[in-house]
Amino acid sequence: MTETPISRLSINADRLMSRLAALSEVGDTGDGGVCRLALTDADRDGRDLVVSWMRDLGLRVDIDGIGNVTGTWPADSTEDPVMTGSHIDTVRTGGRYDGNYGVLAGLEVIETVIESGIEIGRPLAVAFFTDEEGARFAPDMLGSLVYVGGLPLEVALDTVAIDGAILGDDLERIGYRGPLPCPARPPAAFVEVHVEQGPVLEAEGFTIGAVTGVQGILWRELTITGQSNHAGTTPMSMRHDAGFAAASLASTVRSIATEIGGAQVGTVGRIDLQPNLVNVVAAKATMTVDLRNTDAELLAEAERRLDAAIAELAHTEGVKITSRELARFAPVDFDPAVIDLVEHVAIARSCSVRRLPSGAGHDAQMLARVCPTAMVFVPSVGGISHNPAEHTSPTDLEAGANVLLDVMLNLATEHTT
Ligand code: HGY
Ligand code: MN
Ligand code: MN
Repeated sequence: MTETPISRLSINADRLMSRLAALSEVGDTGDGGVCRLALTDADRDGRDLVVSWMRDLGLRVDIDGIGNVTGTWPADSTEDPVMTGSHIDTVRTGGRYDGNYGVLAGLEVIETVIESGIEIGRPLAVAFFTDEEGARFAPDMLGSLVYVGGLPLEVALDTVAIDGAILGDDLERIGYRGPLPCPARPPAAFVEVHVEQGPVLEAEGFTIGAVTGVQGILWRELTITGQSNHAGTTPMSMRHDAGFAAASLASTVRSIATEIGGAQVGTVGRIDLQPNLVNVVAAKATMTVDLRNTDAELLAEAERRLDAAIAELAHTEGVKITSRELARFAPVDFDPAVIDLVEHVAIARSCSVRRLPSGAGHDAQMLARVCPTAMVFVPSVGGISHNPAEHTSPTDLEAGANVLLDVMLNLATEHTT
């Protein structure tokens, strides 16, 4: 690739930080974090705030049938834009940067370009996608999956939340069931900036991550049906204890991850017991298993070991175990030319940069199905995320947004002068 031109522009870091602070007040959990589970009132309020900023900037605001929102500039443009974006829904113990940073850095990039008056070859767009987290309505990246045609809209609208709500009803209720058809016309290119949510960049002293791809993800919901019985009178040999079975499988998930090793991770994030009482052998357990690996073959091996453990435990404990798939995404490789561009821009801006895969799922992994796509990471302090303590320094947030600015300008223009 020839010398990568960089603009003489820089984003307005104070404006970015003040928008991040303002958005963090929506769904503020009082401990530094935010809770804006998808399609709740807090999500609606966050959406309304970001849409108001898009409109104030004169962007064309488009909303599609699954509630994905895109702000495009110039508003009257018809060409395929260079797009950025991420999500503003959060997990229940969300931090203020996961997703939010990518959306607001994108908005900041567009505002900087508008202020500068420079000529660009393609329109620019910033989007936030519905239900990226998948924590309330599985799978994760649901909105961007529909956006790229990976899940039919009608099927997505029928998704049932962990609290029993129907996705289409909630979308209607918060006023974000938009008119634009799904799947969307693909953008010319897509670049997402995101906090790493892991320990690598900070531990190795890098400011920028040129993300090479996203690891494979498998989510299962297991329902274990045993027999409730008296905790005091029931001999151990007579028990069909759903609580024991759930705990045993949670331990097995940990063993699978440590025995396969390398990039393999395994998580049991949710266990609900019924009747969930101190003196009753649990009749029923509902639990989730999250398995991930950058290597598709090893992820398949982890799944095989889980299934073998489920069969064995159903037999030995005398319980019935059914399994429902919540998410299955193969590992994704990003576009080599865009990854190169991220790296070149970072170097041109004197930022230390290294390549790495993403451990977390992202909307970019869905956009990669339809256009040249890559991601920019900035360090997470202590590698912490999905936790109110999630933090990235303002200096690193600014550096990531400036890298995003130049990557987008390079993609939108032959040369940026
Ligand atoms: O699950 C994930 O990796 C993302 O946070 N949705
Ligand atoms: Mn995220
Ligand atoms: Mn997340």
